[in-house]
Amino acid sequence: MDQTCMQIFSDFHETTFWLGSSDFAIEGSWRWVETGTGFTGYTNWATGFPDGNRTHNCLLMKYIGNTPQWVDYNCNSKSYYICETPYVSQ
Ligand SMILES: [Ca+2]
Repeated sequence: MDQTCMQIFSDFHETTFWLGSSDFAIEGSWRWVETGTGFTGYTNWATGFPDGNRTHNCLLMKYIGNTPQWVDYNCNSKSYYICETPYVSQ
């Protein structure tokens, strides 16, 4: 994650952010909600995650110490979210 993103997250003073992925349809089969595709290559799971819990079906980025990592979490929990958008140069 680049330094600009890290600074923005820090400025929010929040430690959790939803990312757009779920294993709701098939436990353990994580898919990006927008495209339906699975993870290809990069993942950032925290140690012990995903935990295989059938009530933890949404992907949350959570600061563990100073490091943002992925955990699976209950989809009904409230948190900020992160959306991807194309880069527009100025
Ligand atoms: Ca799950």
